[in-house]
Amino acid sequence: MTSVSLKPAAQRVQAVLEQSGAVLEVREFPASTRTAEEAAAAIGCQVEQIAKSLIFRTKQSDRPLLAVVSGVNRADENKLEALAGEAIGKADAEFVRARTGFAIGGVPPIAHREPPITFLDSDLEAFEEVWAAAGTPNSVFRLTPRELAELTGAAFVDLRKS
Ligand code: 5CA
Repeated sequence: MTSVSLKPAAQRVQAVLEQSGAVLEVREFPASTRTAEEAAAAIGCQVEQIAKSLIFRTKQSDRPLLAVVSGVNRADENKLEALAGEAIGKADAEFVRARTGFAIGGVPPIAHREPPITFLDSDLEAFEEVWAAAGTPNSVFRLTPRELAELTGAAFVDLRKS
């Protein structure tokens, strides 16, 4: 059931989770979950288990590209360009908000205003459960890597910067 106590952005994520049929629950923490490190500390999990949602901007098609990356990793833009088949650039805060509907620090991997081109970091597959942002800088939800793939419709690939 949708919790009325969640902030509107977190409610949007919870609503999409419910529509998908997944039994996954957005959790709000009193402490910040704005960064992967803060989220891991608040949750009590490994930073590696935090699924960061990083937004890039495709240069030709001007679309949002979402890389869901393990908390300790960086996305390799060259690998993402090869996967996307076009050049990409960094997204600024305004682009992120306009295209995803969420502010940096709370961008979830789902429920975006505009469906992004999405790739998942294969390092996340090593974990039984991972945690992703749920729309605000103090909300997250726990899911399995398989659920992450199902909800995003995306594949696990090698996208880590080494
Ligand atoms: N809630 C946490 C854990 S899930 C979270 O959202 N972490 S995050 O890493 O996915 O989001 C922060 C990311 O936003 C940073 O890694 C960085 O890629 C991006 N970011 C931070 N500041 C800016 C900025 N000024 N412009 C564009 N992107 C930024």
